[in-house]
Amino acid sequence: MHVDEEKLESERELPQGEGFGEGGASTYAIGDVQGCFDDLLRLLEKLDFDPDVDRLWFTGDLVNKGPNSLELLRFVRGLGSAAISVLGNHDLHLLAAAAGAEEIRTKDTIAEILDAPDCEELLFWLRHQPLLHHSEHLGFTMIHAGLPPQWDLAKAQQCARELETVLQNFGYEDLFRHMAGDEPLRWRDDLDGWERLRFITNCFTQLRWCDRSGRLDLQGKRRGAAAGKRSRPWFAIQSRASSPLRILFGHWAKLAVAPPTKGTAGVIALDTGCANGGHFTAFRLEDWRYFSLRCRNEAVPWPSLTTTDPDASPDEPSS
Ligand SMILES: [Mn+2]
Repeated sequence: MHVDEEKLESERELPQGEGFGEGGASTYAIGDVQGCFDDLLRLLEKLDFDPDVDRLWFTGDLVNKGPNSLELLRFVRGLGSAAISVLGNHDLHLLAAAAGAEEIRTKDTIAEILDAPDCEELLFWLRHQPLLHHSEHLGFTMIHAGLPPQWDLAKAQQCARELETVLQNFGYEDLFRHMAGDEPLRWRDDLDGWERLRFITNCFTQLRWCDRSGRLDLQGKRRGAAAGKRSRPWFAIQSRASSPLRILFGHWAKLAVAPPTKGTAGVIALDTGCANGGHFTAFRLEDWRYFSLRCRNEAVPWPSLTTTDPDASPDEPSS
């Protein structure tokens, strides 16, 4: 399978959202927000989102690149159980920077979070978010980046829990000092220690390509479309053990892959490049409808928010 990223992006047509807000409880899966807070608010307004009834699933990378990561984190945390976000590589980068294990890069827009008076509470909340969210009832599984071909749902859930346990416990900062690097490239059940955790982290937060023998190809992004000669998108590897699932994911902004026919298994790509002048995509799980909104990336002042008060609905750290 040859993937021409740029071409696919320009050809992608998302149905526009006439009939927003049709009533009844809705669950919206939303692609990478990346600090584009005002755009998210505009989208939620159009969706007629009601935090008392509706639910939001975020594909991760809530922060960085965009203009308003701090206010976005406060907002999503304040939604409490109305929102679920899986962790992405930018979210982990924020946690690693706060732990002193990674440098803040010049293009990063996360410094305001580290300087905020509520930084500790926000990062505590962030590192208690899952790597994988699965709803048997709704029939969807959400991750940020990808799954290696060897993992079925049970294995993916087990690996997610292993990494979540590290992130949520004393000494979690050590993870960030061992996270860098591509190796190991192939999953083995007997991987252990930092190698195992690095592999799990790379899959959930970095993976785009796998080579034809099922090894991670984490350099594929740098090779762009040329990666398609040697590798395939992780979801296009033959005999992928997670193929019976309906998987919602983000991370790959220039990817457009045809969504599965309503009700069938497959992958649903939701990152449509909000922070890079693209648009937001929301997917309503109940009826498989897409909604899109072109992003402006403009800042809005925090006092203009009325949707929620972070102090009024404290979050429950997920287990
Ligand atoms: Mn990402």
